[in-house]
Amino acid sequence: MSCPRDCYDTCFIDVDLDTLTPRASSLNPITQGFLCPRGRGDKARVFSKERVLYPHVRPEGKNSSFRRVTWDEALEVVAKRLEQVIKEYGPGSVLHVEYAGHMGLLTWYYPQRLWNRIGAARTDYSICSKSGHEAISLHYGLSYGRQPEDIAESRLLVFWGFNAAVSAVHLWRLALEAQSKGAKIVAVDPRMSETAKRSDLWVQPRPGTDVALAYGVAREIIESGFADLEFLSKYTLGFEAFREEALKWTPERVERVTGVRAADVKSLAEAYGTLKPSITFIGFGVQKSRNGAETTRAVSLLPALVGVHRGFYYSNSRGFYVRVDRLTLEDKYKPSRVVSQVALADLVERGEFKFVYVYNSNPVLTLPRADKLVRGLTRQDVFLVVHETHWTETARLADVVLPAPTFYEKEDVVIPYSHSYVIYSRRVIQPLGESRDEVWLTCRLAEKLGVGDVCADPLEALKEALEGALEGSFEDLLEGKVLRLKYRPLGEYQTPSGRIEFYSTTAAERGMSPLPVHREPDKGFILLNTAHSLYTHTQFRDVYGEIPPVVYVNPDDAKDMGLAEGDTVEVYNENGSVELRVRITSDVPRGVLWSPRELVGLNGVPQNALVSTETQAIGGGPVFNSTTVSLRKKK
Ligand SMILES: Nc1nc2c(c(=O)[nH]1)N[C@H]1C(S)=C(S)[C@@H](COP(=O)(O)OP(=O)(O)OC[C@H]3O[C@@H](n4cnc5c(=O)[nH]c(N)nc54)[C@H](O)[C@@H]3O)O[C@H]1N2
Ligand SMILES: Nc1nc2c(c(=O)[nH]1)N[C@H]1C(S)=C(S)[C@@H](COP(=O)(O)OP(=O)(O)OC[C@H]3O[C@@H](n4cnc5c(=O)[nH]c(N)nc54)[C@H](O)[C@@H]3O)O[C@H]1N2
Ligand code: SF4
Ligand SMILES: [Mo]
Repeated sequence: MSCPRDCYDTCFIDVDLDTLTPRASSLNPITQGFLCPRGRGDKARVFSKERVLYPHVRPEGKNSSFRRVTWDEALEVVAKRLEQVIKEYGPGSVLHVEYAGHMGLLTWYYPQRLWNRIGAARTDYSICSKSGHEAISLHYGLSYGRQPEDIAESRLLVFWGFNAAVSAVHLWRLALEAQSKGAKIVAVDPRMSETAKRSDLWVQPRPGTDVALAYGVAREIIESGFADLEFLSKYTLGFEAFREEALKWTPERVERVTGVRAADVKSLAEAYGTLKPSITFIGFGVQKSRNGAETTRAVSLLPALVGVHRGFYYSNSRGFYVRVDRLTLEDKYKPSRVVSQVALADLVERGEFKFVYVYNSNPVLTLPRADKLVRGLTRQDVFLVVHETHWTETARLADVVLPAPTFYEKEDVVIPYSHSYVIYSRRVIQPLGESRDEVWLTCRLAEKLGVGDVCADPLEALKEALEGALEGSFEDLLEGKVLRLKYRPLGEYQTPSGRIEFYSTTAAERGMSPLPVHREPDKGFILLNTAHSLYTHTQFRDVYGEIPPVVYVNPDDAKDMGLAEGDTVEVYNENGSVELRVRITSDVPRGVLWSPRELVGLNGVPQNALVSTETQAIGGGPVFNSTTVSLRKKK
């Protein structure tokens, strides 16, 4: 089986058929050996008492309690309401919201055949990595980079705003193996992250100042004669313009803006210049801030300076040839509207949608301004349907809840975003309760709505999506062979000039700055919020308990505010107030706070009530890590 969770690693998993205990499969060279705590917790999550096992509706309307019904009754209710909403308000008032709860092609994409067929609205998938993808694309054409196999040969591994020790444990294991053979690991992170703790060099910029730091490092590379002029003239465009900007970033200016000492800038530049080849890992975390996309652009250009083709890793999904549009039928039917996922709470609160269908996602805890989203989804004129494996906060608000099987209970193909190995993921048990998978549900609903023509056989649909994408045949995959996905060439650049564009002509054409731009970050306490090793977003609370409702505070800041370890504080801003317990640590610098992401405060208010629905100019991404807050001790 493939682990289907949104994760850099996409492990292959063997399940003991007697005990149903999961183990790391040896069939995947990148992920063999061990599972992370979530993988190890899978059996408990599959058989959790939080599972949704039967369809539920609220027969007396919004505020009444749920009643268990048959699938046919539930589908009747859903279809009737859907038809009514389309007739009265048009298909643009029907919205489907999903993300990567299960990354399988069938689970994630197949349902969209129905929604596209009827012309419903969809979101722009901007919540996670989109801004970074678009940022890198401005300079490289597509955003794919180095593969995990390249780690072993690398002499320098830079983790820039990427806490791989927690968020990508198998990539991190490869990095540590390379380190034990002499490679140098650098972490660029405002806090002493788990990754920084094991690094040879920790560079500590203030949050949101990485563009300045990258220019400073670029200047040092150029001034020290480390730039690969031959590579630059052969494969790149606009280096002169970039150089001119970089030269303005003297060590003094960089230190003033970023807080990073000249010696560290020099060490990093020297590492780039002398330790080759290198890979610069750019985290999703670092691009989820107001300066996130700009940071991603700036950092991605550093390896090009020293002559490495695509010497970065961000996410390799765009290096594969999988045709998702054939699964979603978006090649034939277009959604009537594409709306911001990051700013969804604003639209839903205003009542722009009358029918909302959620699967593979728990938006009530994971999207910005969770409070507004709840107000919107509970409006009398909004009908919410949720297809879920577990009773999430979103499911609990729904008018209809439909039970979904987990990856133990269904078949699928999961496309990774770091390595390129795929396997046909087979079920190990029958669906629990009356849970029914996404393909079955999509087809039954489509038939009821009179658009049964979207119901392709799932294997045929998969085959079409994977045509030309595999090194090997689809039949090999079905037989259980491990195949690799074909990968685009590293030295190919899909920019207008066919080169790495330091000066992005695409950006210029769109009226954006052709070069990465530094903007001063906001003043005040910045609440960084990042992944926790026990949870995948809001999943596994049924296995490991609540996400710790804590905030880490620097000792000097704590002293100034009269805070002691274990105190309860209100962490608040103009959007809301979340009560958390204080943990004092010098792992965070002054002015920076840290909390595990997507937690719920002691007062029941989710962290995301604090996060604004502001979107980034490039790619429309979120600004989670630009959340400014104040602290007040709870009396
Ligand atoms: N504060 C803060 N918030 C953030 C972020 C942050 O950094 N800070 N990061 C954002 C990012 S990067 C992301 S990717 C999003 C993630 O946001 P979500 O996708 O909402 O994250 P999850 O909580 O993992 O929700 C996935 C849901 O899918 C369900 N699921 C799992 N398998 C299946 C299946 O087979 N079928 C169906 N129907 N459902 C299934 C799970 O039970 C779970 O409830 O969160 C964002 N939210
Ligand atoms: N255990 C676990 N692993 C996961 C997930 C999970 O939920 N749990 N989710 C997966 C998903 S969907 C995602 S998006 C990824 C996220 O994985 P990562 O990309 O590693 O993101 P974060 O966990 O947010 O950590 C990013 C790091 O960037 C640092 N950072 C924040 N702001 C700045 C800044 O301005 N400059 C610099 N230089 N650094 C900064 C933070 O301190 C943090 O250490 O993880 C994936 N893997
Ligand atoms: S969550 Fe990630 S590291 Fe954990 S088992 Fe799944 S793919 Fe592997
Ligand atoms: Mo994400």
